[in-house]
Amino acid sequence: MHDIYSSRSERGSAIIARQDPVVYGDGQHADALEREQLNSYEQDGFLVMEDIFSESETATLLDEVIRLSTDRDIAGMKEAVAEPGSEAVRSVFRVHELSERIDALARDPRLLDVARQILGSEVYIHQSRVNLKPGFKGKEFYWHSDFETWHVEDGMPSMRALSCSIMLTDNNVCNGPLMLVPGSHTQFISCEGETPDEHYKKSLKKQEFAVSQAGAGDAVIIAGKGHETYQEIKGVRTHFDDREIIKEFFDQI
Ligand SMILES: O=C(O)CCC(=O)C(=O)O
Repeated sequence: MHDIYSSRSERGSAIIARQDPVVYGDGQHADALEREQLNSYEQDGFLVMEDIFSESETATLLDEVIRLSTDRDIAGMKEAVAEPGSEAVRSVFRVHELSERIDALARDPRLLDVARQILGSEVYIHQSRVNLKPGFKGKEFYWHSDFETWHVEDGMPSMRALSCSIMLTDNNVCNGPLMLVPGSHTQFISCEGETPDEHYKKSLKKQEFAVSQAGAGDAVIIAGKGHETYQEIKGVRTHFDDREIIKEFFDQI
């Protein structure tokens, strides 16, 4: 079968126009969002919904995330991914099945009806996770497209999916804020190279494919923070050096 979204295949890298709708069924399946919000989602590929949860709901969810990430039984499960070179939990997968509180969250109409409306049908969960992202210490999530990974590694056939991220603490420059490229949902980036066996076990800890693919004579351009060996936030300097991070990577391979 011809796969329009083939990637990590013999095709090599390419930019391919999205072949699927962004909003399905003209947004008629539910009425959680106004027409303006649907239009903005269609245009940018994301939507920020502020103050969906009260302070006390957010605090309860944060407590639950802390419980999940410090539970020794969970830390020993394959669902828990540790930070590279450490035992600190970076992510926990399948959290809607590991936690009743998160299961209830996934069924909360304030979120569920948004997904139903955008996707134009009833919905199911493909993947759930908590990402801890501790300031300065946690490894970043490099630029990536979730759909490219889900398509190639999990077999998701088309772009009839969405991601919903709930911030439990303020997102700022210190804790790796999630950054999105408006409009990038209209194109599919088909990537070079084959997927190594059990790639997800490493890539979920740290995405380092570009650097590890580099050969003699290649240059890898790193959009780093600059030449200083610190990061300054509100007058407080914390040690951080791009060169050390890259050296650490080469020392490991
Ligand atoms: O939170 C982030 O920075 C990225 C999260 C993400 O893309 C993921 O969990 O797949």
